[in-house]
Amino acid sequence: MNAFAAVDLGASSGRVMSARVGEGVLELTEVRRFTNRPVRAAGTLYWDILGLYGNVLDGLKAAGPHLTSVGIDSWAVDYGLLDRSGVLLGNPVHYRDARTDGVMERVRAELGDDHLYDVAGLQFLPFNTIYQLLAARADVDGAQTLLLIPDLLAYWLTGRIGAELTNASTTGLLDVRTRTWSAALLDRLGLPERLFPELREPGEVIGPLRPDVAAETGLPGDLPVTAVASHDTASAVAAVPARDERFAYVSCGTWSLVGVELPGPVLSEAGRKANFTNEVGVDGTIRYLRNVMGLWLLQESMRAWGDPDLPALLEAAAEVPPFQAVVNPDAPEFLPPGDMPARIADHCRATGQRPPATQAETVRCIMDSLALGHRAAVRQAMELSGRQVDVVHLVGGGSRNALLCQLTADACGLPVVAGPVEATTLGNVLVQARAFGVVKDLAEMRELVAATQPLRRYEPAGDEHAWAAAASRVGLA
Ligand code: LFR
Repeated sequence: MNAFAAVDLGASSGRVMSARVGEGVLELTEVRRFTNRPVRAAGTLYWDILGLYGNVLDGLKAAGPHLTSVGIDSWAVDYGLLDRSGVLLGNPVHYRDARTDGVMERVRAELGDDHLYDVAGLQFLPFNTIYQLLAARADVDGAQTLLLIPDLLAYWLTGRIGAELTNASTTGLLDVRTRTWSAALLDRLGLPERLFPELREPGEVIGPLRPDVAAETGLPGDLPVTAVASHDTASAVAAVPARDERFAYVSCGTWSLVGVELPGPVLSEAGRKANFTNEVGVDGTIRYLRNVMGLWLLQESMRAWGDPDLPALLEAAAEVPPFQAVVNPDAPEFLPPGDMPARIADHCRATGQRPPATQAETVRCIMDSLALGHRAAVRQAMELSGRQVDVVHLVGGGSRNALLCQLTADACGLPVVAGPVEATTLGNVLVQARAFGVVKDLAEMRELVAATQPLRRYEPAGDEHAWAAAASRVGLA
């Protein structure tokens, strides 16, 4: 039986898992879990990249020594810059940092939405790599190489430089038709081509461990690091236990990524105006989706409240009557870190609603609002792509949240199949397993997930009129 190690870094926690994969077998063991705590220093919000890497090394040491390969995925868009000798220049900045304020608006006005979208097919999010780079142009001038977070960790493990394709597609600088860096766009923006390394496909072996890494971790020096779908959402969607193509997905964690899987990009004006994105997945698939603010709204509220007992709070929220107050979860004021309950209350007041009065009411407001966000994105994904959908697969940490799963089924008027919780890690592992001949293709990967992982089905039981009315209250109809 083959054993694979998966490093999966999310916005609030990271983990190293080991997995046994074989005929009818897909078993994950958590080797190490650690918090990912952003740090603000001199006004800038950073990722603690060396702390994360230290945890990755400790996790790999604990996962070894009998591994076939190692794969790394993380959140998208963020990067480190290297100098000519390969040394990291400065600490990677968090995508929620304010340095990009106003940059996207400027670039859109200068280059035009239609041009940007026609090349990259990417939704307009203020933190896309393209806008971060323009906000940090001075750093760029002194840099030789840009590595997205998983590529940076892979570089530290192996010494090999490259850019994995699925994550590269979130930068805003990849041509989504040719799947190469857009020389035209780089030229227009005055960004040097030298920064952007050669692209690698998920499933390509990156290289063996550096000798010093092997020595430090006690792992064999010939252990390969394999490129997976290194954008966490690409990995999660690869592990959706769908039986055919008639599905939508909600990859639900800090973000809810909501859409359908297509054989190629949709670059229509209607899709651009609805801010739908075309992100690259495994085997040339496209994730046609929109970012919904996701459980960030809950996570930031919990932080503001000093982390009370979540299961008890969700139980209380389930007892609160629906739609007392709802917000548009994607309102830009919810994006940065800070007092979330206060911002939700302000949003309610500004839209003529009584703000939630208790923690349970705030949580209910968040759950109803997220379900409304899921509903709008599922419906638009179907309309804009023409894809018929029979079921919504809700994967990731949010699949544990029974209230959110039921509300999503009710809001969408479709059954929700919830799970697996660890979809991202499973997708990471399965792309490695395929690279080493253990599974055949995407369909077989998904069959193995469906056959081995606990899933729970929620039937829709909502009142469509009530959902439609709530949706129009927040402009999500
Ligand atoms: C999810 C995710 C989203 C991306 C956001 C920022 O973890 O990767 O797909 O839009 O984080 O990178």
